[in-house]
Amino acid sequence: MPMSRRSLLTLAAAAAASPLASALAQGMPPLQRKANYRVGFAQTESNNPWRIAQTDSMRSEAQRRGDAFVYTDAAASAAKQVADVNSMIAQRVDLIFLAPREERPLVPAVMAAKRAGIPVILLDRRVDGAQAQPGRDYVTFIGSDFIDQGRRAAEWLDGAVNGSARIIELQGTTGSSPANDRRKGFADYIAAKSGMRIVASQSGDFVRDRGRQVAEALLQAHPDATAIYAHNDEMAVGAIAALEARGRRPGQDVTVVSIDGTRSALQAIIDGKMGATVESNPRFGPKAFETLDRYAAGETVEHWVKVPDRFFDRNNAAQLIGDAY
Ligand code: GZL
Repeated sequence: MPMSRRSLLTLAAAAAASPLASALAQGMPPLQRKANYRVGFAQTESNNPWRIAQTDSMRSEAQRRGDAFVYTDAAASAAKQVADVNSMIAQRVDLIFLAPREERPLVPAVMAAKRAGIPVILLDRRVDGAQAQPGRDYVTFIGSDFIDQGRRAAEWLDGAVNGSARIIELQGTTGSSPANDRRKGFADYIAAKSGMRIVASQSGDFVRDRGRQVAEALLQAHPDATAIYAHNDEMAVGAIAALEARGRRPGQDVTVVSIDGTRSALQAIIDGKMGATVESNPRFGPKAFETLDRYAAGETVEHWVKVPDRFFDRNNAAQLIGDAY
């Protein structure tokens, strides 16, 4: 018996209201639900334990599910990362996970995937929100709240130094969302603290040895510095080496605070050389693929799938170092 006109209209209205329909209406590429997928993961580089932990988590989850995993490493080059995404588009993967090295240079890669009808999920870092939007140009951003990480680092430091410090800041990769936001979160907090002042700030590109070199130069220029705020643990560990090379005592006459939660950082906390580090959890695998499944099922995925971050200091570093990367 043919459906009544009323039933057809009701069905059409329901379909039009479906999350998938709204995504398509935004021009978002669909993802057909399948038993297994062929996904791309365009990584920024592999020059620090955080990056390696993130890649391991993604690869392990793909293997656990039986999904094909197309991996590229941009070797710290935004331009190469754009080329890597374009190669994944040419290979017609089902979906691309992208950790955009820098906010603006990676926008063209996101838009190229959209034009090619391949959905993108951003992991860990964002692209420039003025040029590309979640729900319209890519599915969603899965990652930490970097502004809050900066705020938490500043809040801990404030208490540790009783509100008085001359701070050297080691910034992350120039133009990356973690560097931009961690700087903002920290600066906004200390703006209200008259005794807390950043005396020098420079990028160490999230790399240990670069962080050491920059710390050496800034300590030379600012021997009166009493605290170091590093945007990641690798640079903080480099700064600790720089302090010791100058005969300074990290954890005693200079307070060090950082972000990530690597094994080296937790060991430095146990050794009394680092005061605290705010976690930036790199283990994206399960959440990334769960989000893929939600999108394929036609669910409305929130524009920011927030990753919760713990806090490590002398009260819990020894207890938690066993699970650190
Ligand atoms: C943060 C991530 C940063 C880490 C660094 O989510 O983008 O990049 O903090 C890593 O260690 O290089």
